[in-house]
Formats: sequence, C-alpha cells, structure tokens
Amino acid sequence: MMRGALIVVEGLDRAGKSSQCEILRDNLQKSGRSVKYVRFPDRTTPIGRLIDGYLRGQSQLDDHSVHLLFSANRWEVAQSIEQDIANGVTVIVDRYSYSGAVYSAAKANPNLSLNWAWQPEIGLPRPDLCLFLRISPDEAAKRGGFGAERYENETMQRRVRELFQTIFDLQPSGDVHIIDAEGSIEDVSQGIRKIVVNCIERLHTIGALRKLGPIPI
Ligand code: T5A
Repeated sequence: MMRGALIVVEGLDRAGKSSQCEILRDNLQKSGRSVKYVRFPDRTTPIGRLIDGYLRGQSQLDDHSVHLLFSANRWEVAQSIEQDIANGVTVIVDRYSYSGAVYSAAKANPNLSLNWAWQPEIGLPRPDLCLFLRISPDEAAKRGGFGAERYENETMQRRVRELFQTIFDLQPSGDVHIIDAEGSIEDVSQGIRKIVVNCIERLHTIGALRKLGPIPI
C-alpha cells in the first residue's frame, strides 16, 4: 500500500489557509483518497487550551514557555500523523513548525532567535509539501475578524512575513511552493490542487516519510 502524503498549508493570519485546507480535503476525498485535516494550534487538547487563552489575551505567558507549548501541541499528535500516513491517509495540516518558529522569533524579544525557535521542531514529521499562501499584511487585515487575537497587528504580521521568507529560503529545495493568495478562493484552490496532485503522484520518488532536521540559520 502506498503511504499518504503530509501536506502543510502556511501563511499570515487570514491568508485563507483554513478555507483552502477544507476545499483540498473535499477535492481529494471526492477523488477517492483517504484524507485527514489537522489544525495547529489544536485548541481542543489541554495544551491547546492554554495556547487559546494566551492568544485571546486571557492569560500572560513567558515567550519561551508559550513557544514550547505550541511545539508540544504538535508533538502530542506527531505519532498519530505518522501512523495515518503509514496507513495510506493523506494528512493536510493547517499551520506547522514554520509558523511555530517565525511567530515566536518575530516578537521583540532579543533572547528568542529563529535558530532557538526551530530547535524543538527537529524530529517532527517533515512535510512532503508546504504551500505558503502569500498575501500582503494590508490585504489580510481587510478580511473578516482580523485584529481579535494577540498577533493580529501590522507590525507583527510584517515581521512574520519577512521571517517566513528567511526560513523558506533555508528549506531543502522543492519542499515549499509559494501560492498567490490574493486571487479568488476558486483561483487559489485550483493552483493548490495541481501542485498537490503532482506531489502525491511523485511520492514514490521521495520514499518514506522524513523528519525535520536542523537548518543553517
Ligand atoms: N501560531 C500558530 C504561533 O504563534 N505558533 C504556532 O506554532 C502556531 C501553529 C492562531 C495564531 O497562532 C499563531 C499564529 C496565529 O497568529 P490560527 O488559529 O491558525 O493561528 O489563526 P489564523 O491564521 O488567524 O486562522 P484563520 O482561520 O483566522 O485564518 P486563515 O485560516 O488563514 O483564513 P480563513 O480561511 O479562515 O479565511 C479568513 C477570512 O478570509 C476569507 C474567508 O472567507 C474568511 O472570512 N477568505 C477570502 N476572502 C477573499 N479572497 C480569498 N481568496 C479568501 N480566502 C479566504
């Protein structure tokens, strides 16, 4: 049996990640594939509830502590993702380690570097494909509900966008695809679908699911 693919969708707040993950899941299911959709942060677990309170401004946490909670929130489901993929299920992930590293490093905290922020991600399942939905912070801020949570402000989003570029430049070639996310939902989804189908068809050239490694920051 062919293993499933690990597909990650990344982007600024309101880039359209959840909308696109849902469309992709539905399209892949209609074509007969087994698919699971996972979101990070997963706010339903005990760790996720701590993160949720922090993002809504209901609690204060040290920058390093909350960073490690976000990472732990991925580690708590890493084994089940690996198991699903081994069983032939394609797993679509809405935000992943790249968000984890760049949002923490974008804070005005000189003791929290991108290099430090990446370390707890090492050893997690490595995506077969990461789709970055590129949108300007100005365009994202016009979309519904922007501004309600802790990181939804212009200074943070601009710094996050720069750091996404930095971290993607350091990823192995072919891991990351940039998608223009300012078009209509339909146009964006068509572009995504082609790249994902191509990735799934070429999975045999990748072989077994890999692990995230160190990056030369
Ligand atoms: N975070 C996250 C960390 O700091 N560390 C970590 O390790 C992780 C995993 C919450 C915060 O946590 C931070 C990053 C975040 O600041 P989240 O819950 O993923 O992370 O929050 P958001 O990214 O804000 O999630 P959203 O669901 O709000 O945004 P999406 O998923 O990007 O956008 P979506 O699809 O919900 O769409 C938003 C709106 O835009 C419209 C939709 O209809 C919706 O109204 N829309 C479009 N409008 C026009 N054209 C398009 N192409 C559109 N696509 C969507």
